Amino acid sequence: MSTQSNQIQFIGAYAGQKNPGANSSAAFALVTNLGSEPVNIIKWKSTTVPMVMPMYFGLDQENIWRMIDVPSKKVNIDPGIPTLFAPGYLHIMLNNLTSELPDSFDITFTIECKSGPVFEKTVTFETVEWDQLAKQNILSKPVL
Ligand SMILES: [Cu+2]
Repeated sequence: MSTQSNQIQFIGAYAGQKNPGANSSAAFALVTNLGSEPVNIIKWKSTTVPMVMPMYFGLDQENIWRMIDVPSKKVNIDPGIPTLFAPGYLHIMLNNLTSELPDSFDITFTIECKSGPVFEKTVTFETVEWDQLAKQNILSKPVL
């Protein structure tokens, strides 16, 4: 049986408010797959944010920590292995921002099951100030 939309859960979805003068920010969540087959998030879009894409924070060729593209633009979510989008790790980049983020906004993910079916899932992200990020312990939220 292929995975259903309600089997992919985004827990504690939130985003950091855009800093003054910045044109990008980032969003985070813990993603779990309650289905029985791997899925890939293959498209990222929002009517609020001009460009949504996955990136991770890692060491480049010169051994300097920086944000690095996910070249495939795909993120794999395996059953039983929660995928964490968190500050300093894999995150959802919000680019080309021209104004502050609203208190909450939606991102629609296109999710492709290993067996073929594709569905969309829209997730609401709550916006917080950056100094609240450290207090937002998304791991403490219930993981289903
Ligand atoms: Cu980034």
